Amino acid sequence: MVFNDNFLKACRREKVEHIPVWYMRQAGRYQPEYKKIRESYTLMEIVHQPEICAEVTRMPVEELDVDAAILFSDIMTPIGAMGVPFEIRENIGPCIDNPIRNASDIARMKTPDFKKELSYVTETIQLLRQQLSVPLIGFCGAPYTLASYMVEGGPSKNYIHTKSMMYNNAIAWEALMNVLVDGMIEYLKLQIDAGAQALQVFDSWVGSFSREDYKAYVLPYMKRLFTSVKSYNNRIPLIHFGVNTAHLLDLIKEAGGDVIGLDWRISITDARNILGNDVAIQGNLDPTALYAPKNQLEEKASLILEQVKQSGFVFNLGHGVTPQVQVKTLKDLTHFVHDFELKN
Ligand code: 1CP
Repeated sequence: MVFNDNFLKACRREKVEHIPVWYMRQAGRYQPEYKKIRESYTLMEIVHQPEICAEVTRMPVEELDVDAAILFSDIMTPIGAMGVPFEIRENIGPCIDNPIRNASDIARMKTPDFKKELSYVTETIQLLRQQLSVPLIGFCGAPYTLASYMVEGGPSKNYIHTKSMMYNNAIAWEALMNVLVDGMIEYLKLQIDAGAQALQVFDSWVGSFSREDYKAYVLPYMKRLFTSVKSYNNRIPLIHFGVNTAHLLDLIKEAGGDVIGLDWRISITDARNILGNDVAIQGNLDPTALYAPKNQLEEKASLILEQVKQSGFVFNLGHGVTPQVQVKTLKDLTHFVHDFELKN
């Protein structure tokens, strides 16, 4: 089994044989095999069973020829162990019946012994490392994105409860963000110890912040998260991803990450101008482009690839794969990117 390390090389801005590709939410409802497994198990039941979880993680790698696997899990997985019960509801997402709204709710949260409580995560990662011939990406939710589910009680449009706490109760906000940072540091370390070869931090909903508010309410916590994981292990590439973050990119870079994940609202050239040359970039095809005719889809992918002028690029979507996408569309796209001639 020849190990394909193009993804790790791109994260480290080293020369690659081809531009590596993976897709956010590459394991999911667009796959008939995944839907079949979901008839028998809930998402969290899959996550708790290492053999099945490893199989679901491997499925897209085998089916799409992508250059990395991402552990099948959800950003909420560690939150239950931190004392906040949640449920992933069909067609909605993570829901919390007793949302976190004040200091006493936060005081009940803890940083548990993740190694004990999440032994199934360790086992799944160890299994996958024996099975995979591409790198395995571990991940966690960023403190703000996690807080948004925990305070709102579920997915939200404008995060009113979360931002009310943030603006009105500085002590509670600091306590909540800090307990989440502590928890995510331990959770990422657990994934490193188990064998994860790169880690992505999903700050999916941070794009709702102004620059001023990001600096005041998010940046210090993200800095602590990235600095701490880097000092634990400086060889594991860290990917920092958010949606709708074009106006925040310099601050996101300042927060940390070897690779910055972009959505499709900014061009690679503009992002490079903001970010400079000392980080890698991941992105950034509009996920709805997968519904365009093949020639248009390839044009859109080419437009991205033509802007890649140096090492340090990972091809991905700007956000997750949506359920109606055809498997063949993604597989053909992977091959299209792999065959694209490198400029360097
Ligand atoms: O039951 C199902 O199959 C429902 C869909 C689903 C899936 C496939 C959910 C519910 N979570 C997942 C798995 C998942 N979640 C992965 C799998 C690995 C892969 O990419 O293949 C990952 C990385 C996540 C991470 C995640 N969960 C994020 C960050 C990424 C992103 O999309 O921005 C977020 C925001 C969540 C919350 C979540 N979980 C599920 C849903 C539907 C949502 C979004 C809800 C919302 O709109 O707020």
